[in-house]
Amino acid sequence: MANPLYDRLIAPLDGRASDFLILADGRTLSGDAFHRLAARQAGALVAAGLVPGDRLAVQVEKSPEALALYAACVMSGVVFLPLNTGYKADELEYFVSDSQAGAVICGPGAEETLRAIAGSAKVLTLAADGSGSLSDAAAAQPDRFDVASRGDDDLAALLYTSGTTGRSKGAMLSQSNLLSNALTLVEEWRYTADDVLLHALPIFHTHGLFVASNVMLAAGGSMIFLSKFDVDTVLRFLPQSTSMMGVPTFYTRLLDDARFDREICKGMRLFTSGSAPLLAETHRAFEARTGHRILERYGMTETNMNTSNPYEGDRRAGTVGFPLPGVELKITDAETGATLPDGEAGIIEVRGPNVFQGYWQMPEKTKAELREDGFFITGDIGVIDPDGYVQIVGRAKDLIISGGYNIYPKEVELVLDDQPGVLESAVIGVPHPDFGEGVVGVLVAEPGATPDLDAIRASVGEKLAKFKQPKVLEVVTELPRNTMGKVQKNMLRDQFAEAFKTPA
Ligand code: MLC
Ligand code: AMP
Repeated sequence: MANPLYDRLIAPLDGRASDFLILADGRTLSGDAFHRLAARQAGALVAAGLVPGDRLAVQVEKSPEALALYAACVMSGVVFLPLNTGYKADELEYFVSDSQAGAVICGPGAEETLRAIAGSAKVLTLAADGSGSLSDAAAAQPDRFDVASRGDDDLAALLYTSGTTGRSKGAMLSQSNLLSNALTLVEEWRYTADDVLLHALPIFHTHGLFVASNVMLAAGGSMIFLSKFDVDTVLRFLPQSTSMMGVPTFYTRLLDDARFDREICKGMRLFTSGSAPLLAETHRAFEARTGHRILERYGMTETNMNTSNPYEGDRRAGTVGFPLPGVELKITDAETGATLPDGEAGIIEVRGPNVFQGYWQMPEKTKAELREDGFFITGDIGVIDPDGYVQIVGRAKDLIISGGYNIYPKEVELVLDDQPGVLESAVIGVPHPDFGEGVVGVLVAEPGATPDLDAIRASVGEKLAKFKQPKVLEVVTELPRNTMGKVQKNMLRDQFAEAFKTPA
């Protein structure tokens, strides 16, 4: 029975005696132990009533058991739906109900909240230390599992990505979307079974889950699997690693530490960066300090990776390199959709085996962003230089990227607009020394009212994940608008450009 993702990524772990995961406390998990763990979890998912195609919503701390759940979903044909651990009850309710998840796995602290939200979906728990009702159920299962048969186009994962209207959309990713990209990246970035990846990214997004974990599974390498990015721990494990993947904040934080030098990077062969723009000055400072040129690549939830700087050849600062093999990329006019000549800035569109199947139960949105001929309209503005390198020069979508996390201003504005004393709001991103961009909320008071900013912060804190919350709130008398009545966010970005001159 075929199951391409299982066959290529997970099956090779079966019987593998060497380490697959190395943890910060020194514990290790062999490939075989991981495979058995995932098999038992897969048994527990089936025992919980899940069948192939059902969605499993997962909001848990990073751990080997959490990664094994992804493998368990692949084995059982269940669609993996990972959720940011920062999401609050209101946010979770939407994801669970929109996806009609058959079951939810959450941390023990969130069990009560999720039971209230989950409706008929089963709720099981998984703590950071691997304990919980999921593991209890898995312990009763055999460590072999009869792997479900899946085809190339069957869904493997549903990843929610925020939308410009404030409503998140579930990107449907098939087996072959994920597998094709993983195999391409292994090749392009020269990963082998000898590689040890320093894995400090969260595993609920494309970067940490598919780019990092799928690539290492496909290469047969191992991962130093850290629960989160922390400079001290990363410095401790760098000498044992051959590669690291990060968001730009990882690299600026490392550069801020004098212990990060050429010597500590001696065994490294590759640092990659993505999810947010890497400043050319960071690229240069990194090379000067370590002798390594960071390899920047460009991707997104809907498409996995689209472009990459070359492994061999010139990795150019300020560019995201060339389209990956099998990926077509063109620059188009935002109004007409016509392809623009190289050198002109326009919307980046991509087509290839990596491009998703559409948005979950949103045919209209799918139609608006995914052309019938297969090109996906990314909403990023790019230009192709004379040597073929792609540069991202802006975004047509109103989006803030903070420390690699996406924030759609509309979603935050909807919450701010609801606050007592607030007439309207505009949410913008301005330069932040640590996160690249930081969120600023600009408020206009109702006539005669004085909004209570502390009360607003507290209320927003209950409704939105921390990373989406404005780090600064400003009150203005009115929002700048153009003649069409549209808020001119550029003017606000200029006005509040210095909001984070010192780290907030
Ligand atoms: C944490 N905070 C953030 C934040 N992360 N605020 C804004 N933006 C972020 N990204 C909050 C914290 O809650 C805290 O609030 C304060 O900011 C400082 O916290 P910290 O201790 O410094 O946070 P830390 O845990 O170190 O997290 C920072 C980080 C993390 C950069 C390590 O955000 C991270 O791992 N980012 C990676 C995101 C990622 O994987 N993106 C991939 C998306 S996939 P307070 O007030 O309590 O102090 C994708 C496709 C592609 O985009 O191409 O890859
Ligand atoms: P997400 O929806 O979280 O997957 O984020 C995808 C978005 O991140 C893209 O549409 C880009 O705007 C941005 N992005 C990813 N990689 C890069 C990069 N290397 N440089 C600039 N922006 C990037």
